[in-house]
Amino acid sequence: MTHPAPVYQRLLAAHEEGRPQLFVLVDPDKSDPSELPGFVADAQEAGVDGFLVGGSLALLPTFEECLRAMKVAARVPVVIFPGGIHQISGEADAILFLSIVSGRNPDQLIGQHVLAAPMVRELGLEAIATGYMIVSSDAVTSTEYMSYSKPIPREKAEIAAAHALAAEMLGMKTVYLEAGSGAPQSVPNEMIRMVRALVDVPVIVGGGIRTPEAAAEKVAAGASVVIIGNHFEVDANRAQLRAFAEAVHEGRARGITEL
Ligand code: 1GP
Repeated sequence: MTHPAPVYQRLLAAHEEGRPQLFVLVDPDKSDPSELPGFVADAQEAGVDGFLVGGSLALLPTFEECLRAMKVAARVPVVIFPGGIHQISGEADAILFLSIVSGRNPDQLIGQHVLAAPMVRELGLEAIATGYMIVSSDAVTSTEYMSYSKPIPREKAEIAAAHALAAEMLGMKTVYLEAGSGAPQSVPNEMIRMVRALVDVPVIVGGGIRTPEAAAEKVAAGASVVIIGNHFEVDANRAQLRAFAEAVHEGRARGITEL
């Protein structure tokens, strides 16, 4: 039986056609659902290609409310980036079915997935199998702490590349290099380059990216999708949405003097 996978097909087409994508991560714990339709509309207008929704914690019971609010305005995919099986909902277009391949915690490699799979199927949610790799930065990030998963040392690009290759060989549809939300340092460009050189699947990169220049560097190194979370949680930074979108789409930042 074949299952349609419209969100993944869209991602793959962009990857294969060399159209890098900017996705914005929305943390339901830090969002007011009543403001999300406006934010989504503005972000799309600025050129944002999609949204992730989720986080390591879900302290507020507003996850589904946020998804519904975003879907009111969304013309681009709204994809769950689950912090756990409590973040599964049929209101989204797809879910990143994340296996934390950088760690050796069986629960994060397969255990949670066994619990989630019947629910994802029942909801008819598109699951995008993702080899998720946590990359060390100078701080212990929520992702690392919450998942009991040891990160890949940031100077060990070849270790990340071998993990990415294994994930692809295992049939995963994308690999995600994660420095952690709010990480002091983003994923090293050299690591992205090495991963991209070895795998054919789209490479997603996120964590600690705060300027269009940094976003453009990730694309130039080989990222197919760049994720920005924290930076756009600050209202004043939202005026930079277009600059980020252009930097990602062109793989270079231009005309930016002050950030
Ligand atoms: C997505 O966790 C990241 O991979 C988002 O990181 O919040 O630092 O942009 P930031």
